[in-house]
Amino acid sequence: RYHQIMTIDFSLYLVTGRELLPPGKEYLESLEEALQGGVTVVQIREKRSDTLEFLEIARESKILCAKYKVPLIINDRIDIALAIQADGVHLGQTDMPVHVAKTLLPVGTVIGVSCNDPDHVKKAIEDEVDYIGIGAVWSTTTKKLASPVVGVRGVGSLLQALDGTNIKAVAIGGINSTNALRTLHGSVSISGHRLDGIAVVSDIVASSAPRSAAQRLRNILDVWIHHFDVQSRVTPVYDVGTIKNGVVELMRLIRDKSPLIHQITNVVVTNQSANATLALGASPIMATASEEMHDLSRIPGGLLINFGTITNKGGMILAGQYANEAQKPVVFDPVGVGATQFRKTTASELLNAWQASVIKGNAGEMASLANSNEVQAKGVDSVGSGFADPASFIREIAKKERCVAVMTGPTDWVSDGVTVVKLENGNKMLGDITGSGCIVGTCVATFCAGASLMAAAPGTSPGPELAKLVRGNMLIGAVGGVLALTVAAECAAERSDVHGSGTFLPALIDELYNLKPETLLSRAKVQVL
Ligand code: 3NM
Ligand code: MG
Repeated sequence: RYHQIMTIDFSLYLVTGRELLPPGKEYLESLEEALQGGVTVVQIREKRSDTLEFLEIARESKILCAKYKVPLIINDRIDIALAIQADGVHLGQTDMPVHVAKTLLPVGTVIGVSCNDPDHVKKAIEDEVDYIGIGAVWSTTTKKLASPVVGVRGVGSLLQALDGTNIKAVAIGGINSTNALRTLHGSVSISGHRLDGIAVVSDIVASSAPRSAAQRLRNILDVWIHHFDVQSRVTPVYDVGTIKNGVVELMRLIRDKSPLIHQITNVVVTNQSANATLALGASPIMATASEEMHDLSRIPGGLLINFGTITNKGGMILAGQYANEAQKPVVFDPVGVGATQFRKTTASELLNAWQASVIKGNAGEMASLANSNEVQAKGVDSVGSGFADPASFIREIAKKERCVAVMTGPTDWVSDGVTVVKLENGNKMLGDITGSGCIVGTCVATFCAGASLMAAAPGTSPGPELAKLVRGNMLIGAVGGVLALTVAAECAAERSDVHGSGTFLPALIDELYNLKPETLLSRAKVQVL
């Protein structure tokens, strides 16, 4: 054996699957090309072969892997691993128990196990395995799954259980070059524990060009590894002046460039959301059909997903995935998420399908997303006075969801997981019209689109932006959206031609339309905590 566990590079872990080879591609040819493309460890997985055939395949694979100095791991079969002196074995939850395998295998044999729940991880730690495969992270047709998908968001908590151990971790299941960056970024614990790599079958094996397929993944891994630690350490420090000036700069840019704000929103607020977008100087498109999501993702701007009436989940999933690919902001407004189990399940499904750049909700909605009982909801409305410590709550949920979190209410809170911004503008008349929260979402999406255009502008360094799922400063974008609407609401409520909620709404749109940077600057009540 060439490799001890400490030196194994788990970053691009290929699991074989001969039944997936495209017509005309020989197994060994495909494996060699994959190795040339940058695969760092290979697991031979033969679910349908007789022992003799498995042995032959393992022998031939070992010779190839040795040529590229890549360690070889055998799935399930201790006898085959022993016969070819493999570097390791990979054991599923119903395979040979680890403590038995250890009595059979030479000391130093790498042992990995598949884990999809916290108990599996706990057991793996007790068994002192060398690495775990966490999956399935996405749905896959390559393997019949015995348990529900873990989801990108689920990986983080399993990783956290490995804190303080030397056990490595890879994610597996449905990973490909379009979701690899999202998988790597999203699969991180609150404590900062990240993956050591990704394991794939079909994205490489089913390809007629496995070398390019592996290289594509290799490039994503390299970019991610390069930036991950830097990003986790370097958090921007904000002061009130920077934030306010940033917001005003975005306001001007939105009016100048009129970014496209693609909104999938509910029937109650569609019209007023489109009008609010126009009033800010941006361009709304309220498209919901799955078939148009790819085309729309290619146009610079931002995406709002508001699931107040969930009638087009497929479109919501696709829109977010394409927006992630295009590094466009995705603002998620989980309207009334606490109201029904269906909404809760759907929110979870959406948050697993793409990475939100901003999640915006009232206290009840945010509590429901965080599985907290501290604030209750009634339908789409929040009940009671809110969290005892809203600043800590919002910081934690932003950290957990790896995005900017916005919690609206009499006081609005915005956090990127480090900085917390407290905003105290607004007027109680906002509570008298329907969909004022939804308009906040629209304004946030509009400002975030502005932030993304600013980051993409010529002359700005694309460097660190490359590794991100979204370009631009989402914290300032989110603050901008909240401030624009709440300041406009103050101006509208003070008008002598506003007599009630009926005249308040058009006045609000007017005030957004006429909002001046000076007004925003002089009225904004911003605190940075
Ligand atoms: N194990 P693909 S998912 C071999 O969840 C395997 O433990 C999984 O194949 C697990 O990359 C899986 O083609 C198949 O989706 C992964
Ligand atoms: Mg198995």
